[in-house]
Amino acid sequence: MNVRTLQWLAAGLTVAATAACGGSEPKPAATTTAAPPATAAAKPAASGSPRVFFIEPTDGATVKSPVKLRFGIENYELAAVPQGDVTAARPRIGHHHVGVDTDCLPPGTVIPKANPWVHHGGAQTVMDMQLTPGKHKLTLQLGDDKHTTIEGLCSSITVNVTE
Ligand SMILES: [Cu+2]
Repeated sequence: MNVRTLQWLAAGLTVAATAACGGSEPKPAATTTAAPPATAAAKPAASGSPRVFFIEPTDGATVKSPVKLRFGIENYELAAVPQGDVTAARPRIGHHHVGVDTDCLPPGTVIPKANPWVHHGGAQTVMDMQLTPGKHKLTLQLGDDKHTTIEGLCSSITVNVTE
């Protein structure tokens, strides 16, 4: 686990900060814009601006299979898809999807329930993924209860998988 990454994410990411075992102090002022660290690497999340992102791995990381993935979400609600027939998507609620070696889908697209997409309809925020050695693009995309993509709620990273 990359504690340093978690620390710079912690400013706007209370949940992940809490999950980081040891070392991270709760910051009561997390919702206000505390002065970001001097490193400009972390784009300070505009408060109220929803986004999804990989907590693990970090962009450009060298990793081994199975690769542990952890998904982050901010300013949007994460929830499992309701049981039974879903006739309408609840507003401002979604679940994560991971796409391998694929780009973000345009807003309003129904995410296929097939390769290269994995749905996390139970509101899961972690998974172990088998990846072949080499470079892979990982895309994290939020979908609503109807698995439809939402404007701005997608991000991609690249990882290098070694044997
Ligand atoms: Cu889905």
